[in-house]
Amino acid sequence: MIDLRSDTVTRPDDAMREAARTAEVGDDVYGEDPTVNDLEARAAAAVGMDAALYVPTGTMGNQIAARTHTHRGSELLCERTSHIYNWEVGGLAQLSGLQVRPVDGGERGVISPEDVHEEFVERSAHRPGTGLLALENTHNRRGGVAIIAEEIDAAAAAAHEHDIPVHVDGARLFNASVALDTPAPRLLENIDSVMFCLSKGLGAPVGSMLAGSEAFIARARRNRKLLGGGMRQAGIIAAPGLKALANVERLADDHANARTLAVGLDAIDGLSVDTPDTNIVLVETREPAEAFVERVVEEGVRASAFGEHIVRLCTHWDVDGDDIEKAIEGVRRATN
Ligand code: TLP
Repeated sequence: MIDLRSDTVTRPDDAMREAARTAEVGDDVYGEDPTVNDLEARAAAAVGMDAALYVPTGTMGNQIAARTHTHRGSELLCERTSHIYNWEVGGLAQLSGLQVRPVDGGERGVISPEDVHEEFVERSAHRPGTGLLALENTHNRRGGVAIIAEEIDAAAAAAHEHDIPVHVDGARLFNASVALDTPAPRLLENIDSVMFCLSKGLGAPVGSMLAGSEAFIARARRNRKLLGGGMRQAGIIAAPGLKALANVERLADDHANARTLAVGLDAIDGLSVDTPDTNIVLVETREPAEAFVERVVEEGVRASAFGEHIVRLCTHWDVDGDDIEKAIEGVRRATN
Protein backbone atom coordinates (compact mmCIF):
# COMPACT_ATOMS: atom_id res chain seq x y z
CA MET A 1 0.00 0.00 0.00
CA ILE A 2 1.37 3.44 -0.91
CA ASP A 3 -0.03 5.86 1.63
CA LEU A 4 -0.29 9.38 0.21
CA ARG A 5 -3.12 10.59 2.47
CA SER A 6 -0.78 12.94 4.33
CA ASP A 7 2.86 13.60 5.14
CA THR A 8 1.92 12.80 8.76
CA VAL A 9 1.87 9.03 8.09
CA THR A 10 5.66 8.62 8.15
CA ARG A 11 7.34 6.27 10.60
CA PRO A 12 10.45 7.29 12.53
CA ASP A 13 13.72 5.83 11.24
CA ASP A 14 16.30 3.92 13.30
CA ALA A 15 18.25 7.09 14.15
CA MET A 16 15.11 8.68 15.61
CA ARG A 17 14.23 5.56 17.59
CA GLU A 18 17.78 5.37 18.94
CA ALA A 19 17.71 9.07 19.84
CA ALA A 20 14.49 8.50 21.79
CA ARG A 21 16.00 5.50 23.60
CA THR A 22 19.11 7.34 24.69
CA ALA A 23 17.67 10.82 25.30
CA GLU A 24 18.69 12.66 28.45
CA VAL A 25 15.49 13.66 30.20
CA GLY A 26 14.13 15.65 33.13
CA ASP A 27 10.79 17.17 34.14
CA ASP A 28 10.00 19.68 31.41
CA VAL A 29 7.26 21.38 33.46
CA TYR A 30 10.13 22.47 35.74
CA GLY A 31 12.11 23.41 32.61
CA GLU A 32 14.56 20.62 33.44
CA ASP A 33 14.50 18.42 30.37
CA PRO A 34 17.82 19.10 28.59
CA THR A 35 16.67 17.51 25.34
CA VAL A 36 13.52 19.66 25.17
CA ASN A 37 15.55 22.76 26.06
CA ASP A 38 17.99 21.95 23.27
CA LEU A 39 15.17 21.39 20.79
CA GLU A 40 13.51 24.69 21.77
CA ALA A 41 16.78 26.60 21.33
CA ARG A 42 17.53 25.03 17.96
CA ALA A 43 13.97 25.48 16.72
CA ALA A 44 14.02 29.18 17.65
CA ALA A 45 17.31 29.61 15.78
CA ALA A 46 15.97 27.73 12.74
CA VAL A 47 13.16 30.26 12.32
CA GLY A 48 15.09 33.32 13.47
CA MET A 49 12.99 33.94 16.58
CA ASP A 50 14.12 34.60 20.18
CA ALA A 51 12.43 31.63 21.84
CA ALA A 52 10.38 28.51 21.12
CA LEU A 53 8.03 26.16 22.90
CA TYR A 54 7.65 22.43 22.25
CA VAL A 55 3.99 21.44 21.84
CA PRO A 56 2.43 18.03 21.12
CA THR A 57 0.58 19.08 17.96
CA GLY A 58 0.29 21.78 15.36
CA THR A 59 -3.27 22.37 16.45
CA MET A 60 -2.19 23.07 20.01
CA GLY A 61 0.56 25.40 18.76
CA ASN A 62 -1.88 27.43 16.67
CA GLN A 63 -4.49 27.55 19.41
CA ILE A 64 -1.96 28.64 22.04
CA ALA A 65 -0.75 31.35 19.67
CA ALA A 66 -4.28 32.64 19.09
CA ARG A 67 -5.04 32.63 22.81
CA THR A 68 -1.74 34.26 23.77
CA HIS A 69 -2.02 37.10 21.23
CA THR A 70 -5.66 38.04 21.81
CA HIS A 71 -8.36 38.93 24.33
CA ARG A 72 -11.65 37.04 24.50
CA GLY A 73 -14.31 38.49 22.25
CA SER A 74 -11.95 39.91 19.64
CA GLU A 75 -11.66 38.86 16.00
CA LEU A 76 -9.14 36.73 14.19
CA LEU A 77 -8.58 37.54 10.55
CA CYS A 78 -7.55 34.58 8.39
CA GLU A 79 -7.93 32.98 4.99
CA ARG A 80 -11.30 31.35 4.30
CA THR A 81 -9.83 27.88 3.79
CA SER A 82 -7.16 28.07 6.51
CA HIS A 83 -6.51 25.16 8.85
CA ILE A 84 -6.74 27.21 12.05
CA TYR A 85 -10.32 28.17 11.17
CA ASN A 86 -11.65 25.01 9.47
CA TRP A 87 -9.92 21.97 10.95
CA GLU A 88 -9.19 22.73 14.57
CA VAL A 89 -12.62 21.82 15.98
CA GLY A 90 -13.69 25.43 16.37
CA GLY A 91 -10.94 25.85 18.94
CA LEU A 92 -10.71 29.59 18.34
CA ALA A 93 -14.27 29.98 19.64
CA GLN A 94 -14.14 27.20 22.20
CA LEU A 95 -10.78 27.92 23.79
CA SER A 96 -10.21 31.63 23.24
CA GLY A 97 -13.65 33.17 22.66
CA LEU A 98 -12.63 34.48 19.24
CA GLN A 99 -14.83 35.38 16.33
CA VAL A 100 -13.34 34.60 12.93
CA ARG A 101 -13.41 37.01 10.02
CA PRO A 102 -12.50 34.90 7.01
CA VAL A 103 -11.01 36.47 3.88
CA ASP A 104 -11.05 34.80 0.46
CA GLY A 105 -7.42 34.49 -0.58
CA GLY A 106 -8.22 33.25 -4.09
CA GLU A 107 -6.58 30.25 -5.73
CA ARG A 108 -3.31 30.70 -3.84
CA GLY A 109 -4.81 31.54 -0.45
CA VAL A 110 -2.88 34.79 -0.15
CA ILE A 111 -4.19 37.63 2.02
CA SER A 112 -3.30 41.01 0.51
CA PRO A 113 -2.64 44.24 2.42
CA GLU A 114 -5.88 45.60 0.90
CA ASP A 115 -7.76 42.64 2.44
CA VAL A 116 -6.27 43.44 5.83
CA HIS A 117 -7.19 47.14 5.61
CA GLU A 118 -10.71 46.36 4.37
CA GLU A 119 -11.47 43.66 6.95
CA PHE A 120 -9.80 45.31 9.94
CA VAL A 121 -12.34 46.06 12.67
CA GLU A 122 -11.71 48.90 15.08
CA ARG A 123 -12.65 48.11 18.67
CA SER A 124 -15.51 50.33 19.77
CA ALA A 125 -18.67 50.34 21.84
CA HIS A 126 -20.26 48.19 19.11
CA ARG A 127 -17.42 46.26 17.53
CA PRO A 128 -15.10 43.54 18.84
CA GLY A 129 -11.82 44.73 17.35
CA THR A 130 -9.37 42.66 15.30
CA GLY A 131 -6.93 40.86 17.59
CA LEU A 132 -4.77 38.79 15.27
CA LEU A 133 -3.95 38.13 11.63
CA ALA A 134 -3.21 34.44 10.96
CA LEU A 135 -1.46 33.44 7.73
CA GLU A 136 -0.69 29.91 6.49
CA ASN A 137 2.50 28.92 4.64
CA THR A 138 2.53 26.56 2.85
CA HIS A 139 -1.20 26.82 2.35
CA ASN A 140 -2.56 23.31 2.72
CA ARG A 141 -6.07 23.57 1.30
CA ARG A 142 -4.94 25.56 -1.73
CA GLY A 143 -2.52 22.75 -2.61
CA GLY A 144 0.66 23.35 -0.63
CA VAL A 145 1.11 26.82 -2.06
CA ALA A 146 4.44 28.40 -1.06
CA ILE A 147 3.82 32.08 -0.34
CA ILE A 148 6.77 34.37 -1.09
CA ALA A 149 8.37 36.59 1.56
CA GLU A 150 7.21 39.83 -0.09
CA GLU A 151 3.53 38.77 0.06
CA ILE A 152 3.90 37.80 3.71
CA ASP A 153 5.69 41.08 4.44
CA ALA A 154 2.95 43.12 2.78
CA ALA A 155 0.10 41.53 4.75
CA ALA A 156 2.11 41.77 7.97
CA ALA A 157 2.92 45.43 7.40
CA ALA A 158 -0.77 46.19 6.89
CA ALA A 159 -1.66 44.37 10.12
CA HIS A 160 1.07 46.17 12.03
CA GLU A 161 -0.26 49.53 10.80
CA HIS A 162 -3.35 48.66 12.84
CA ASP A 163 -1.27 47.31 15.75
CA ILE A 164 -2.40 43.73 15.08
CA PRO A 165 0.15 40.95 15.64
CA VAL A 166 0.67 38.32 12.94
CA HIS A 167 0.92 34.56 13.43
CA VAL A 168 2.01 32.14 10.71
CA ASP A 169 0.65 28.60 10.69
CA GLY A 170 3.80 27.14 9.21
CA ALA A 171 2.90 23.48 9.71
CA ARG A 172 4.90 23.05 6.47
CA LEU A 173 7.02 26.19 6.72
CA PHE A 174 10.21 24.44 5.63
CA ASN A 175 8.48 23.13 2.52
CA ALA A 176 7.88 26.77 1.60
CA SER A 177 11.45 27.70 2.48
CA VAL A 178 12.95 24.91 0.35
CA ALA A 179 10.57 25.44 -2.59
CA LEU A 180 11.22 29.18 -2.68
CA ASP A 181 14.91 28.86 -1.82
CA THR A 182 14.29 31.43 0.90
CA PRO A 183 15.61 30.88 4.44
CA ALA A 184 12.81 30.41 6.96
CA PRO A 185 13.88 33.47 9.01
CA ARG A 186 13.45 35.63 5.90
CA LEU A 187 9.89 34.32 5.39
CA LEU A 188 9.20 35.34 9.00
CA GLU A 189 11.12 38.61 9.13
CA ASN A 190 8.01 40.66 9.92
CA ILE A 191 6.05 37.98 11.78
CA ASP A 192 5.30 37.87 15.51
CA SER A 193 4.89 34.11 15.97
CA VAL A 194 5.11 30.91 13.98
CA MET A 195 4.08 27.31 14.50
CA PHE A 196 5.84 24.60 12.53
CA CYS A 197 5.45 20.83 12.66
CA LEU A 198 8.24 18.33 13.19
CA SER A 199 5.79 15.52 12.48
CA LYS A 200 4.94 16.31 8.85
CA GLY A 201 7.58 16.36 6.10
CA LEU A 202 10.42 16.33 8.64
CA GLY A 203 9.44 12.86 9.79
CA ALA A 204 9.29 13.08 13.61
CA PRO A 205 6.72 10.78 15.24
CA VAL A 206 5.21 13.66 17.21
CA GLY A 207 5.61 17.32 17.98
CA SER A 208 5.42 20.90 16.77
CA MET A 209 7.15 24.13 17.73
CA LEU A 210 5.70 27.54 18.53
CA ALA A 211 8.23 30.37 18.26
CA GLY A 212 8.21 34.10 18.96
CA SER A 213 9.65 36.68 21.34
CA GLU A 214 10.82 35.70 24.85
CA ALA A 215 7.83 37.49 26.41
CA PHE A 216 5.35 35.84 24.02
CA ILE A 217 6.76 32.35 24.64
CA ALA A 218 6.68 32.87 28.43
CA ARG A 219 2.94 33.62 28.19
CA ALA A 220 2.44 30.80 25.69
CA ARG A 221 4.10 28.36 28.12
CA ARG A 222 1.42 29.21 30.67
CA ASN A 223 -1.32 28.64 28.09
CA ARG A 224 0.24 25.31 27.11
CA LYS A 225 -0.12 24.20 30.74
CA LEU A 226 -3.70 25.45 30.78
CA LEU A 227 -4.57 23.39 27.70
CA GLY A 228 -3.02 20.27 29.21
CA GLY A 229 0.17 20.33 27.17
CA GLY A 230 2.69 20.50 30.02
CA MET A 231 4.65 17.28 29.49
CA ARG A 232 7.14 15.71 31.87
CA GLN A 233 10.07 13.63 30.50
CA ALA A 234 9.27 14.88 27.03
CA GLY A 235 12.88 14.51 25.90
CA ILE A 236 11.93 11.01 24.78
CA ILE A 237 9.78 12.49 22.02
CA ALA A 238 11.80 15.68 21.57
CA ALA A 239 14.95 13.69 20.68
CA PRO A 240 13.48 12.43 17.36
CA GLY A 241 12.35 16.03 16.83
CA LEU A 242 15.98 17.16 16.96
CA LYS A 243 16.79 14.61 14.26
CA ALA A 244 13.82 15.90 12.25
CA LEU A 245 15.27 19.42 12.24
CA ALA A 246 18.14 18.04 10.18
CA ASN A 247 15.74 16.75 7.52
CA VAL A 248 14.90 20.09 5.94
CA GLU A 249 16.97 19.77 2.78
CA ARG A 250 15.44 16.43 1.82
CA LEU A 251 12.04 18.10 1.41
CA ALA A 252 13.25 18.93 -2.10
CA ASP A 253 12.91 15.19 -2.91
CA ASP A 254 9.27 15.26 -1.81
CA HIS A 255 8.66 18.26 -4.06
CA ALA A 256 10.29 16.54 -7.06
CA ASN A 257 8.20 13.41 -6.38
CA ALA A 258 5.06 15.55 -6.15
CA ARG A 259 5.79 17.11 -9.54
CA THR A 260 6.32 13.67 -11.11
CA LEU A 261 3.08 12.47 -9.52
CA ALA A 262 1.19 15.52 -10.80
CA VAL A 263 2.43 15.07 -14.38
CA GLY A 264 1.62 11.32 -14.29
CA LEU A 265 -1.87 11.81 -12.93
CA ASP A 266 -2.70 14.73 -15.19
CA ALA A 267 -2.11 12.43 -18.18
CA ILE A 268 -4.90 10.09 -16.96
CA ASP A 269 -8.31 10.61 -18.56
CA GLY A 270 -10.82 12.18 -16.17
CA LEU A 271 -8.17 13.75 -13.90
CA SER A 272 -6.87 17.29 -13.92
CA VAL A 273 -3.81 18.28 -11.90
CA ASP A 274 -1.82 21.51 -11.65
CA THR A 275 1.92 21.43 -10.99
CA PRO A 276 2.37 21.74 -7.22
CA ASP A 277 4.72 24.19 -5.50
CA THR A 278 5.62 21.68 -2.78
CA ASN A 279 4.56 18.19 -1.62
CA ILE A 280 0.77 18.48 -1.85
CA VAL A 281 -0.93 17.37 -5.06
CA LEU A 282 -4.58 18.28 -5.58
CA VAL A 283 -6.38 16.19 -8.18
CA GLU A 284 -9.65 17.30 -9.72
CA THR A 285 -11.75 14.22 -10.38
CA ARG A 286 -14.70 13.83 -12.74
CA GLU A 287 -16.31 11.31 -10.40
CA PRO A 288 -17.04 12.16 -6.73
CA ALA A 289 -13.81 12.31 -4.72
CA GLU A 290 -15.04 9.75 -2.15
CA ALA A 291 -15.71 7.19 -4.90
CA PHE A 292 -12.30 7.86 -6.45
CA VAL A 293 -10.56 7.36 -3.08
CA GLU A 294 -12.35 4.03 -2.54
CA ARG A 295 -11.41 2.86 -6.02
CA VAL A 296 -7.70 3.70 -5.78
CA VAL A 297 -7.38 1.92 -2.40
CA GLU A 298 -8.29 -1.27 -4.25
CA GLU A 299 -5.21 -0.65 -6.41
CA GLY A 300 -2.87 -0.02 -3.49
CA VAL A 301 -2.97 3.79 -3.24
CA ARG A 302 -4.31 5.77 -0.32
CA ALA A 303 -5.47 9.35 -0.91
CA SER A 304 -7.71 11.85 0.92
CA ALA A 305 -11.01 13.24 -0.34
CA PHE A 306 -10.55 16.99 0.05
CA GLY A 307 -13.68 18.33 -1.58
CA GLU A 308 -16.58 17.01 -3.64
CA HIS A 309 -14.32 16.56 -6.65
CA ILE A 310 -10.89 17.21 -5.13
CA VAL A 311 -8.52 14.53 -3.89
CA ARG A 312 -5.26 15.26 -2.06
CA LEU A 313 -2.09 13.20 -2.33
CA CYS A 314 0.99 14.12 -0.27
CA THR A 315 4.53 12.98 -0.88
CA HIS A 316 6.78 12.32 2.11
CA TRP A 317 9.94 10.57 3.24
CA ASP A 318 8.39 7.08 3.30
CA VAL A 319 7.77 7.15 -0.47
CA ASP A 320 10.44 7.21 -3.17
CA GLY A 321 10.48 7.59 -6.93
CA ASP A 322 9.52 3.93 -7.48
CA ASP A 323 6.52 4.29 -5.18
CA ILE A 324 5.42 7.34 -7.15
CA GLU A 325 5.55 5.38 -10.44
CA LYS A 326 3.59 2.56 -8.78
CA ALA A 327 1.04 5.04 -7.42
CA ILE A 328 0.52 6.54 -10.88
CA GLU A 329 0.04 3.04 -12.34
CA GLY A 330 -2.35 2.13 -9.50
CA VAL A 331 -4.49 5.19 -10.17
CA ARG A 332 -4.43 4.48 -13.91
CA ARG A 333 -5.69 0.93 -13.33
CA ALA A 334 -8.36 2.18 -10.90
CA THR A 335 -9.72 4.74 -13.36
CA ASN A 336 -9.70 2.50 -16.47
N1 TLP B 1 -3.15 18.96 8.80
C1 TLP B 1 -3.52 17.59 8.57
C2 TLP B 1 -5.04 17.46 8.61
O1 TLP B 1 -5.56 18.08 9.73
C3 TLP B 1 -5.71 18.02 7.40
C4 TLP B 1 -2.98 17.13 7.24
O2 TLP B 1 -2.96 15.91 7.02
O3 TLP B 1 -2.60 17.99 6.43
N2 TLP B 1 -1.86 23.57 10.19
C5 TLP B 1 -1.87 23.00 8.98
C6 TLP B 1 -1.66 23.85 7.77
C7 TLP B 1 -2.05 21.61 8.87
O4 TLP B 1 -2.07 21.07 7.65
C8 TLP B 1 -2.22 20.85 10.03
C9 TLP B 1 -2.45 19.36 9.94
C10 TLP B 1 -2.20 21.49 11.27
C11 TLP B 1 -2.02 22.86 11.31
C12 TLP B 1 -2.43 20.75 12.57
O5 TLP B 1 -1.37 19.93 12.91
P1 TLP B 1 -1.62 18.65 13.89
O6 TLP B 1 -2.23 17.59 13.04
O7 TLP B 1 -0.24 18.32 14.36
O8 TLP B 1 -2.50 19.10 14.98
